[in-house]
Amino acid sequence: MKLEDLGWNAYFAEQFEKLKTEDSFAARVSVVEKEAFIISSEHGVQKASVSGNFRFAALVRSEFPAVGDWVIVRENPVDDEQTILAVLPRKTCFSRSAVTGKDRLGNAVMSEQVLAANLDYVFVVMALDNDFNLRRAERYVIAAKSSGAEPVLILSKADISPDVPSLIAQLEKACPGVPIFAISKFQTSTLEVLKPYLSKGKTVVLIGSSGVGKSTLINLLLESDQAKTGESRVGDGKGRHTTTWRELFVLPGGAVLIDNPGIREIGVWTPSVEDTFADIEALANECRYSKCTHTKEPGCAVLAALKSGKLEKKRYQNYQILAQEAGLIRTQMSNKIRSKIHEKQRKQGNAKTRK
Ligand SMILES: Nc1nc2c(ncn2[C@@H]2O[C@H](COP(=O)(O)OP(=O)(O)OP(=O)(O)O)[C@@H](O)[C@H]2O)c(=O)[nH]1
Ligand SMILES: [Mg+2]
Ligand SMILES: [Zn+2]
Repeated sequence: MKLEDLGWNAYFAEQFEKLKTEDSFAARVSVVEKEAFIISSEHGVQKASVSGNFRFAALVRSEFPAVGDWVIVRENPVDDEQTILAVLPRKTCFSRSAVTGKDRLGNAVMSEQVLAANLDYVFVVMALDNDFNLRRAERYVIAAKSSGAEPVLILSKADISPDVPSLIAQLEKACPGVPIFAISKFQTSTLEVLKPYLSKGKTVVLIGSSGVGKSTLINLLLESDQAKTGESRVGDGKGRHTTTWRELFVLPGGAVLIDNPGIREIGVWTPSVEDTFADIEALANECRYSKCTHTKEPGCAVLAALKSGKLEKKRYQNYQILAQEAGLIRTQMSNKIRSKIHEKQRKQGNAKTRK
């Protein structure tokens, strides 16, 4: 497979020129399962793992290859497992915060989990059944925006909803400026609107709850049943986690799609709260105090809007949660990186003294 068919472009070629070694080649990570990787390149589809040096140098988990990453691989014609030497700098990166342990006081320690890298668009898929949830849409859109890629809201299962236009109108209000499309697997003409996002060289990740039809959409776009899909349980509209790992697919038209297992919640990682809550941010400019927390201060324009009904209470609450989460995560991240660096320095110091 040619690298261009996997989304390779001048940006990655330039990074590769800077970092490549002799006898190395570029590949794109198509599957990640714990520490085992599957890569695609001009040499075909191969298994791979990271080199010992890579493992030693990595300060945090998020530096490890993720689906969609471009990596430098050591040429190894004999072994059937290839060695990843480096990850090329990511153009964009979709992350969430995940609980990865506890600190000495028993508080949860969050760290960044990279769901997919080098994306152009994030398709946020919400089904028009019990899955429809404005607060979750706000959260997903914020996470998508902070990835550097553009979010697109996709309302699936339009066939089972009696009132699509009113749901779209609600969503437009919650996530201003984000394109919204309603689709149905029973009416493939509804997928035409997605074509502008799926041109050659573009990479798209699909996220959303389990059972919303992410893999179904991928198969329809692939025009073949490559991704496994599952039956929804009758009644509760919930899926069963049919997709269990992230995987990259190449469309006949040249775009690259990344399927994801369903996620119940997404902790936002360094989110861009301001964009999605531009209405609240605009109000905040009118607050008496510049460091207003919009919780109890006199002269707070946000609280005034809440009282007058201009601002919806649930939207305000979600804003508070997301803004707080953002602040919390930032401090935990810096603490965690700091302690990792200390640990590395200590180990390196020990290694030197042993020699
Ligand atoms: N009515 C209706 N059902 C759909 C539509 N799209 C998908 N489904 C059904 O929803 C169920 C789940 O679809 P999947 O594609 O496996 O969902 P998923 O989002 O990939 O789920 P996970 O892999 O668990 O995250 C299947 O039974 C699909 O047939 C649609 O447009 N309308
Ligand atoms: Mg799936
Ligand atoms: Zn205020």
